[in-house]
Amino acid sequence: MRIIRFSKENTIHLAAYTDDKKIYLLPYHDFFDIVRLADDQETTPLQIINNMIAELMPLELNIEDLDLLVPIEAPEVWAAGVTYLKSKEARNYEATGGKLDATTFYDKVYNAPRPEIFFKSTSARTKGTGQDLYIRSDSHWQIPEPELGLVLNKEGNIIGYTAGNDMSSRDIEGENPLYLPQAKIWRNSCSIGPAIRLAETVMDPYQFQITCRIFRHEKQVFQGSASTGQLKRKFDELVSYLIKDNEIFDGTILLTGTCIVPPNEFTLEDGDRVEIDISGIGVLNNPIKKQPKSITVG
Ligand code: DO4
Ligand code: MG
Repeated sequence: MRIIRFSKENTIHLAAYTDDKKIYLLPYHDFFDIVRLADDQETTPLQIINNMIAELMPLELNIEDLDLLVPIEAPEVWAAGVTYLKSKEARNYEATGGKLDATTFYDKVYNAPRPEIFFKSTSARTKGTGQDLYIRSDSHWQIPEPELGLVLNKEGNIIGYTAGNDMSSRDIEGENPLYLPQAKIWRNSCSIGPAIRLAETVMDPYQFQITCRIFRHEKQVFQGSASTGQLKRKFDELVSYLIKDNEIFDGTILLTGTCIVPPNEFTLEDGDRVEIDISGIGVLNNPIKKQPKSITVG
């Protein structure tokens, strides 16, 4: 069972999307209305949704016909870093001016008890499937980071899973690790979606298959795949550090790190298109654009 949001005739709808591809309108605006209702009734979101849709007819529409939005207006998006070997190797490469097999402080964080957790995005910077993501105007080496996102409630429980793109600037991060916020956060630098898969419908979250495809002039120029089974840490471990002495809010997203990195010579260009496909969740599809001229300063 998945949750989607879409816009039709200037109205935003929340809907359930079943594994047999049926779409049912839900009489709520926000997925967390259902999560809180389930808490109040001491039941689960899946049971609430199943009870609701048992009384309803599905829409006579396919998901491809819908103008999908972010599945949740996440108040904050946080991200974990260097949680996969592939990311550690890529970070070492960019931090050493292009040395293969280099060892740096990224090895330390990969092996330390405390993971790297950083602030990634706010709801205004976080886009949904089909919406443009921007590349920075002051970077020459930029990539998408395809990541599994945990959808959390304010207690830090994992309520669902989504796909996320932690857009990153490799030259800015490689120049100096203190530049990390600038390497990670800018206008339209994050996307999530296309759906939230209810956690209670996932047998094993270490078996998600993640595939990233990049298209240039609609010709595929990169494809890479990996599995959450390759994650160095456990999801609960990452969440426990995020909520340590910290307040989070219903609908917070925690991206869990990238396991796919395009070749070192690759950089995103205006006009590219990125697809992040996660089994059981769907395809998060974003055109890549340069910053609109009217709002670029300097
Ligand atoms: O250390 C920088 C961030 C790494 C990251 O975003 C990732 O591993 O996904
Ligand atoms: Mg990342």
